[in-house]
Amino acid sequence: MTIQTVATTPFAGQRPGTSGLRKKVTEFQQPGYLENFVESIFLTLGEGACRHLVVGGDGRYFNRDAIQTILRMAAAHGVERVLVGQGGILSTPAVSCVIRKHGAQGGIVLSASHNPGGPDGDFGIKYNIDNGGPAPEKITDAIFAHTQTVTQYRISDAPAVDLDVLGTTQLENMVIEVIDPVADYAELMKGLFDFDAIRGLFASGFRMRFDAMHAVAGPYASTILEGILGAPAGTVVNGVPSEDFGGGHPDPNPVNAAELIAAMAAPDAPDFGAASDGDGDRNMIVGRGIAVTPSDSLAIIAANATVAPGYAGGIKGIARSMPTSMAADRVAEALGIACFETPTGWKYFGNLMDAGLVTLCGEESYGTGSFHIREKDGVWAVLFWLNLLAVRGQTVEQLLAAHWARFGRNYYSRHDYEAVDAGAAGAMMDALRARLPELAGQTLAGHQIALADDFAYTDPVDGSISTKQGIRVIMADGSRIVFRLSGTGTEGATVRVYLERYEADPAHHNLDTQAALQGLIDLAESLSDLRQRTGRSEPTVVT
Ligand code: VG1
Ligand code: CO
Repeated sequence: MTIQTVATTPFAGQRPGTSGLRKKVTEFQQPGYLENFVESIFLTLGEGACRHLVVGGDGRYFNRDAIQTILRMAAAHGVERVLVGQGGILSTPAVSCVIRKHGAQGGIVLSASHNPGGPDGDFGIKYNIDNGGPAPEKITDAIFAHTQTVTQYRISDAPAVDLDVLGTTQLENMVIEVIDPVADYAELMKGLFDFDAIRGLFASGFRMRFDAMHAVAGPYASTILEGILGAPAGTVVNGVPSEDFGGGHPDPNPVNAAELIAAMAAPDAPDFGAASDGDGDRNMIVGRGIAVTPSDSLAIIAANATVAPGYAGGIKGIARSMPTSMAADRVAEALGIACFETPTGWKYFGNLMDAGLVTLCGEESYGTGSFHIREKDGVWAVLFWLNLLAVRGQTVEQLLAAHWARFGRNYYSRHDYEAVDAGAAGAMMDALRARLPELAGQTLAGHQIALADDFAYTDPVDGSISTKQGIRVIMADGSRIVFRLSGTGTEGATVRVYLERYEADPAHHNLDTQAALQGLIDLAESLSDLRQRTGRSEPTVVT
């Protein structure tokens, strides 16, 4: 076994997006493509800086191949010890947990999250730092810079490592420990939630359906819900991770998890439904006949945090991404704590949690989490809801109605226009940007615009500035329209339009969401000419 130095030339377009580098599998399969990116990670970290690494992924097609390459490269870059999930499996929250628990210097996560997998699907890679969270922009920028100049990479020519057998092996001078992907994570959950109360809930006949969407949360949910908490066998469905997610689109929203929504609307519906995404960091919470919006879920978790032992002392603050509804802001105000508004992507929450400024974080894109790790966490959110249901003895529907009655309801929807022409999408954003200065103060179609800007964020901890994070148009009554281009897509551009309207009056809390937002939907179109510019008559996905 020797360490080889292989000459290479840069690939264009290896800039990490909202959550790492995501491309078609076929792009990753080009000789040197993955190697260049991994070399750029090691170049960014500096020689010998990373001695202890965690590696794992969501089990999608190319996961095992990529891990073998990464291990052989890690051995060539002075890494001394690597923890790898058995079978190459680690959910994104589990990577974060394992980095923190074992004091690793970082981790490499292989996932394209909610994007479809398989030979024609997507793949992704991202680097997480020693706090367990996604690398901040200054690191991802440096990685990208290296990808543009990389001339060689180093790799061992050792044979493939057996990832299926638990235990320790050696590759060159590097020790590889193949670990149980679930054990550390399950241990962490046990310390946060009232497992006895949840066990009691299941013992009382409470029925649940957890749809793992053939993705990585399956083993976590099966072990914790059915194994530890005594939920009946069959509670977890689609629970075995498959390389192409059973041909599906593992995004836990009412459109892609339609099977769960249907089961929860059936006459014999279980009491509680939940789903998670490709890499297990997203979640959807569903009651009988109603899905909880992620923004409401964050607000409800915040308002009830003290039911869970891990949060019994109260929460310090909340952070939400800018497009996420302002439901959590109202809870923060009632609790007398701060609510931070960050750009989209979990990497912006890390500093706030490290500094002890926030306990809970959330995004409208079915992402919720807390300071227990530095990633969003699907199974965590589901366990919080189970803990809440067990303690309160109310249904999801009752909890939602009670929350709205107390705080008001933020009607919320996101309209995605996927795979549109990137030029047309960019031109639309530019045209909107050009109109921003004249919008504030105008009344358009009955909506009085109070503020219109391109969101910029100054990190309160390290002072770093992120600009052009989404165009927001805020009305005098607090209603909002946000326009953003996705940073996780792999085909053309995806335009996201986020719509929000606040309704205080409980008599108006049961409207159809799209109907409640119709005025804003029309205004968004007239402001942007989105449909005409992209040639689309309607959104691809409405959530
Ligand atoms: C999307 C979501 C964002 C989320 C990101 C990663 O990004 O909108 O809220 O943090 O995906 O989630 P974008 O740039 O496409 O809007 V995941 O579950 O892919 O790690
Ligand atoms: Co994800």
